[in-house]
Amino acid sequence: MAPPSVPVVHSFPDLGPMVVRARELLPDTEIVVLPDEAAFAAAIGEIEVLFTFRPPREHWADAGALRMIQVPGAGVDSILPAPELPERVAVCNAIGIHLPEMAEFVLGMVLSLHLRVPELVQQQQRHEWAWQLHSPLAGSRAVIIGTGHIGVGCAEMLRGIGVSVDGVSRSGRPVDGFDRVVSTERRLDVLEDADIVIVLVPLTPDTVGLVGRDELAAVAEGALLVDVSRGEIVDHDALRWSLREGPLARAALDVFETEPLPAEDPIWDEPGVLVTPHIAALSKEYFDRIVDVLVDNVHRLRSGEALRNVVDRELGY
Ligand code: OXD
Repeated sequence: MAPPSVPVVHSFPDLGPMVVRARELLPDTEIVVLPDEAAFAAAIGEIEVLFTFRPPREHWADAGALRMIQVPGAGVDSILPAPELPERVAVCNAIGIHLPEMAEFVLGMVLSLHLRVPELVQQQQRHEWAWQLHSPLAGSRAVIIGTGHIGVGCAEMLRGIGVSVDGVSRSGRPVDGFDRVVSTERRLDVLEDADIVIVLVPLTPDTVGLVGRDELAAVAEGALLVDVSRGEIVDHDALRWSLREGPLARAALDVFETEPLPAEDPIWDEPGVLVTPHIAALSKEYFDRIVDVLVDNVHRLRSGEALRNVVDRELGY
């Protein structure tokens, strides 16, 4: 049998420094940048390996040579579901490389909300000297929705400051580092009176709106919420209701249904909300690790080995 050929890698769009590093680490592989959608559509028939985060979805039926899509991140919701994408195409994500950045970010957001850092900054801008009391976080209880690799890292950080941590996952199976894990259907059991809610679950048709009015009514008075997963998982109408009339005190949102967050979105100005531009994992080291996953998978493809981080297309992660 002929050995698998050296695949050409197409990047869509130009992933900048990641493409530069991929070229350094794969000197014998051609790496072609497709700068825009027209170039993507023109090339789709010959693409073997696609390195992309948000490709146009309407061309999959023409992707006759495609063998692998490597996404530079954890979520593959920009690709799946894709019934027209040929079955042979492996969709690979970059799960397993988000620590420590994401756990540090989550801890930073929890502490910023708890200590009211945004209000302190506003106070400073007004040259106002006023005390704000805060009770210790130690002894409070967090719920992490999503108990995968990143959830485990966040649980460890939170336990490090004396917060106990429960989890919610699809199966509800016990996971080391969590006091208790319940299934998604039983999420209210742990969300009841939770002081901190961290949203980390992948976006799939089953997780849209998973954190809605019931969930945001159940949490403890003064609770904090951090979403670093996808905007669609938290119902923003319910979030605004809970912040204004319900028990939620403050929220840090790093992800939104539409990104960049449109200037007219009311969430920008919602009191108690800290908006950040989808940066929870971002670091130079994280970008380097993404390229390492791509390079490893190109080598595997070439030698006929099983690929790394192939997502289950049915489950969507
Ligand atoms: C993502 C990531 O999928 O940053 O958003 O990994």
